[in-house]
Amino acid sequence: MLYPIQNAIRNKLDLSGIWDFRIDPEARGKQDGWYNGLTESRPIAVPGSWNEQYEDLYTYLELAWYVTRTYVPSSWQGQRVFIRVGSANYFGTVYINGTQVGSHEGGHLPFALEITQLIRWDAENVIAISVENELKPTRVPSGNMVTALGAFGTVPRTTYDFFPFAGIHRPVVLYTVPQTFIEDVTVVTDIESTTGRVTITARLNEVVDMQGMVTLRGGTAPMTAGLSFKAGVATAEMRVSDARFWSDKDPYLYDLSITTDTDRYALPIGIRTIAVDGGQILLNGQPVLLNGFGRHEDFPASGKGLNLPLLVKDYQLMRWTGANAYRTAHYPYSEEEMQLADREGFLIIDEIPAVSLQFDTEENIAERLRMCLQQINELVVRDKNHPSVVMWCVANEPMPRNLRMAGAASTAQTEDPSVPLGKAFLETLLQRARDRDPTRLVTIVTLTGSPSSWVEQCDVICMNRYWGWYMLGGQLVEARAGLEQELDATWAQWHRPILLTEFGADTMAGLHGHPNVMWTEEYQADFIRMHLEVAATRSFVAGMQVWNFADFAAVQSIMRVGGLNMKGVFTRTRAPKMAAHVLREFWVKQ
Ligand code: GCB
Repeated sequence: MLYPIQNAIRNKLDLSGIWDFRIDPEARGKQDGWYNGLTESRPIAVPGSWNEQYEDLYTYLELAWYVTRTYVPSSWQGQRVFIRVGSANYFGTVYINGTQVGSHEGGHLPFALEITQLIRWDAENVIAISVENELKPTRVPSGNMVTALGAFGTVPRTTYDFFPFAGIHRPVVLYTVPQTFIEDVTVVTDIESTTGRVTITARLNEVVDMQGMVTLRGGTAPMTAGLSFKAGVATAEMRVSDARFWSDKDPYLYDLSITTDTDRYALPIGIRTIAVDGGQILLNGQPVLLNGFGRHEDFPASGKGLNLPLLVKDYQLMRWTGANAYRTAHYPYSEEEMQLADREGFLIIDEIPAVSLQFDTEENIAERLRMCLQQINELVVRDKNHPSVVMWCVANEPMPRNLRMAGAASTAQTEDPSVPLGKAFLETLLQRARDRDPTRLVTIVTLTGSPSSWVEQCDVICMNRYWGWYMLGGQLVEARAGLEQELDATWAQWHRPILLTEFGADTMAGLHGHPNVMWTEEYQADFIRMHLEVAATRSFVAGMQVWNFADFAAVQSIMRVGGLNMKGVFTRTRAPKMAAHVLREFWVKQ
């Protein structure tokens, strides 16, 4: 699943633009041949969620059709042509010139399908993609659960609070590769004193022997090494003396290019290591704090659609706060986002969409396990060469059955059958991530009251805690004591680095108060200051990630004013609240 590139051999045609669109609530599009073109349609932006482009589509999550038409350059003949969809949330099916080519389940990871034989040369090609995002208990993330949620019931019925935006969220591209092509590249780096060791493994699409070469540029002089493919696989090792190591402070990238008799591929790489030691996370052997945010892909009108100016702006704003890290809560973000993180020097916790996993029926659990494992596999393949990605997170706030959100004193009952079920499930995911990538850290993110045994196999203890909001709201003195006590007890139990991956207070921008009551900007500022002070005196706290970077669209409920989660330190349109300045006080000077 290499990111498609344009070079002297490979080609790429981005189909982003305005497509034809039609919803299909009765699911008759397939039998009526909508893939040949829509007789009735309205315009829609690709990429983009449909929900905020049309008012009547706000809560529509069922089937819908996208159609566009394109010529394919004649110069591409003789090459293999693929269509690649960056993200179709949640289930996408692709048709080319009337033929169904394939489908993909899982809303945040790319898929590619070969369409060489279906191309019409010197004529228009009709490309149709049907997408649906129905909320089902068997899906990851899950929705429409049978559990009675009472006052916490939401519209739509998710198990999480971010809005379940639907549609084609990332570019759809056509790209070519030669008949025998470089199908996968894995780059692993290590450090020995001032030398960087770069191990490159390349795999061809065919089980053949062939000669190739790898070139690394960016050091004092370009370095090359031979790649001798045996049965389609070749490995080379390069030693870069006096290497410039990639870090959040100096995100230096080398250019790696691979050449075979038939193909070429290039990617930027960073030489770095990541490890833990006691209460610290080590980047290139040096302690580093992962300070920043939990975020969302979210903006008015574009929803979860790739929005390039927004990416650039968000990195600028994160830098302005002094942040150097974030978590891709609660699903993989766009590849463009990852590329920017490499370049800008952000340390990323890369998360699959396993939000609020529950351990209910055997059938649901089995289906979710299948999807979680699929998404770990796909995510690691997609993101394994990004130096910015330092940790895989395989679940956010998995929930035991007997969880009570009453306060920290509530711990899940050990006799709850979902506790051992959940432990086995989560450990299977952690193990899969480790097997697929032994070079990075692995974790799950927990919520208050979840069984402590679930984190046993994690490299880093990641905790979402709402001391001063959901617990002891409006009581920052008591909340501070609760937070201190819990952090110290957690350290005493695990002796591993602790990240507070979420802490936050809903705040209405422009609402002020003296005293600093909940929902005012003053309360959020004091709440965040309190948390950062507590962390500053504890060397085992390896980072603080505020929930959230910006206000974001939420499902409607009595918990969310105006359909927004307002825990952002920036508004949804990126105006800073007072709290953003507090972050600068703590983080910029470090
Ligand atoms: C959490 C969830 C996050 C929510 C947040 C909140 O623990 O992980 O998705 O948005 O709480 O604001 O309630």
